[in-house]
Amino acid sequence: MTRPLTLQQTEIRFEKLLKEYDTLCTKANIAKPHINGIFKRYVHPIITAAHIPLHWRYDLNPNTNPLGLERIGVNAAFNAGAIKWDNKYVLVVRVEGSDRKSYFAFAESPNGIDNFKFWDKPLVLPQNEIPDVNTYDMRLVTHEDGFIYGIFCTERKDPDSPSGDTSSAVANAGIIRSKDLKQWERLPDLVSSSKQQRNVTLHPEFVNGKYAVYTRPQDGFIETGSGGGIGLGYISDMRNPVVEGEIIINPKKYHTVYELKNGQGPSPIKTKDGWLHLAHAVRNTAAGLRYVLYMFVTDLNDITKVIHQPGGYLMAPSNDEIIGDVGNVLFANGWIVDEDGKVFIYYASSDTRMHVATSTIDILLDYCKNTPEDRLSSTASVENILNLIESNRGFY
Ligand code: M1P
Repeated sequence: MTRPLTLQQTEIRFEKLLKEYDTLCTKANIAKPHINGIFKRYVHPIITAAHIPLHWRYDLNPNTNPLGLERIGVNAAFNAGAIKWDNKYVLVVRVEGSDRKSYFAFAESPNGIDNFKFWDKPLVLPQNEIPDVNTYDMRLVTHEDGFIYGIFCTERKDPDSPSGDTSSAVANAGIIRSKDLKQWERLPDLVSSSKQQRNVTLHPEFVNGKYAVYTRPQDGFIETGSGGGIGLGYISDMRNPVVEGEIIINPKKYHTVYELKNGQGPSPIKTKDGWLHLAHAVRNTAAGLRYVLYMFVTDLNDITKVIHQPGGYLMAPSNDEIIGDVGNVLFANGWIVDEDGKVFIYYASSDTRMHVATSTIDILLDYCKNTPEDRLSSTASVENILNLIESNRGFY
């Protein structure tokens, strides 16, 4: 029979846990050797379930928790939105409890690559008339109207599901806005002609006096069906967010990395050569869905027009990233660009943990403009290689 811990032993256990927690959260991150020159990965994940503060998980009072047990478990910390605020790199992390509920928690770092520290409490999300059941994947965007918008997925049980079906859900975009990241106003959920929406975010500028919104219409919770790709529509008033004129600007396509579905990542970044987009692409395999990250560029004067789209993926799950709650997944809904053009791509692996990769605007534009596009056949891919070999004559 195990003997209960003495109060002193419990205190010692908590001290040890707090020390280990501090060591984890202050560990320096190091860039991995540059392989393809396009981006750098880092040795350590930046946020994991273990980074969630101990006082959110443990009753730290030895009198009420003499055995020193965890009371509220955390399953994962992933899919974070991002913003540079007050000279800090701020993430709004999707934290998933062991009860499967996801909620949002802000964490900040002085350098964007390590030392992320959670704010005191998770975000208390203001509710609308129909409360959310599950909320996740917030995009943060500073709009030229002066507000910071947080657009996230709100999920509720499908009211039309037959009795006995305890799984079917409806996903839609929930919207909050703030001027200081602390006080948030909840706006009505997105109104669109699609049954479901996920991966919604705002374009940072007005387009012809309207808000432009990236969407991902879908027929079902998992399958996009006739939804077909990344959409773009317009909203006149965010207090009545009805999407008008929605069209697909970046469709899913047979035999590409985005054959099954795709979704806009964070809001695009304005550059001299166009709007830089980061998105996720999904295809099916015998081992299940595979999520990778890809990029494209849209025209500065016509944001419906894709002007560059490199073939294939920018980043795919690699080594430890492949394993997790939902394996073989990379997903990104946050990035930050510094004034000197350095880009911090915040991505999650396998619905489990957060990582950072760094690059620059110049490198990402060069990648988008000069990587051959996917010409949709093996023969065309070989032609791309032959062209490169030909132009390399005299250089190898
Ligand atoms: O499990 C992988 C991802 O699946 C969904 O993304 P999408 O509908 O774009 O394919 C989301 O639930 C996302 O959170 C999750 O990471």
